Amino acid sequence: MTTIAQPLPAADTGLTEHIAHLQHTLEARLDALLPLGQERDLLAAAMRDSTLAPGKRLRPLMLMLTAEGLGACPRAALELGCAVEMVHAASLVLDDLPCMDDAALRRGRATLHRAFGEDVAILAAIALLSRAFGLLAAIETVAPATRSRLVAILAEAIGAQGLVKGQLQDLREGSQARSAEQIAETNRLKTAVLFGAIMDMACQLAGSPVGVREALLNFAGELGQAFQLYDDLRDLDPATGKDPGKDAGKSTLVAVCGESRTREQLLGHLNTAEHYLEQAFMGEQALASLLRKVFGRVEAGRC
Ligand code: GRG
Repeated sequence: MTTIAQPLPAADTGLTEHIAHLQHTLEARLDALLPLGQERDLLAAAMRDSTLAPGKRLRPLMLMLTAEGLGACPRAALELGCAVEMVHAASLVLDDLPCMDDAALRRGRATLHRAFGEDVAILAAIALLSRAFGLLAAIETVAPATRSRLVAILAEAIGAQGLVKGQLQDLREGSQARSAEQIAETNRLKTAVLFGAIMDMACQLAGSPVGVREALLNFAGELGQAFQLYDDLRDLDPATGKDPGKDAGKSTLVAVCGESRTREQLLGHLNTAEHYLEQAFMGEQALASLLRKVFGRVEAGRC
């Protein structure tokens, strides 16, 4: 029986506090890494606005908690987490553009192009990507060969075999009839691949054994599928801070198979993800608590 899909037990307050502390550290570091800019520096303001807006910080927290569980350097993990959150923020800015999802709301605020204009939004996304790679390349506490590997992992996850390809598939095929397998492949590219890169980066940093890395990559694949289905199931939920009903007319799994089968599949992916997580870490650890915070309502059918 899955536990990630159940709420965090009250006894886990220590872990909750630990996660809140990591999130605070991460947000302070992001704040310090982003350009301050002068009053009229639209680019700096847009980079800060999109990245520091209130998000779940799931990806960097996953990275930091996994690195911690594997015994990797926490300072380096913090820098990697910041780079990943900048990439994620850039992907959301691009995803919201009129030529893509044409969204008005993100994280409970006006989307970046609505607030700053399309030109600034596109350039801010490029500047965030550039800042993220610059950051990775400059982590002095990490050996140069490992640093190069980290840069390559993140670049591969974004590019033509990752987010970019998934996004194009979603844009061009999402309005046509798709099989459950085609939907899963697009979801793998646009969502799961970045989770995989996060796990891989934590393993590279820690110098983890092959078996642990394999288990964590499998975990990421399952979690990515679960996360995208969760996102799709919440299309009408105003608590997401996004425009409700954006998936109308789109061939998501919810549209193809219905809510109940999608929720079943989501629980199946979470169950398998948890199995791989236990295989990697052999026991209860903080990452599972973080995931319960995100998915804790699924089993009760409240998503
Ligand atoms: C060049 C980085 C880059 C991307 C280009 C636009 C694009 C290709 C990809 C978009 C991929 C995308 C938006 C996938 C959806 C993933 C998803 C479910 C995002 C929502 O993540 P949350 O819920 O958001 O973690 P918060 O706001 O909490 O951080």
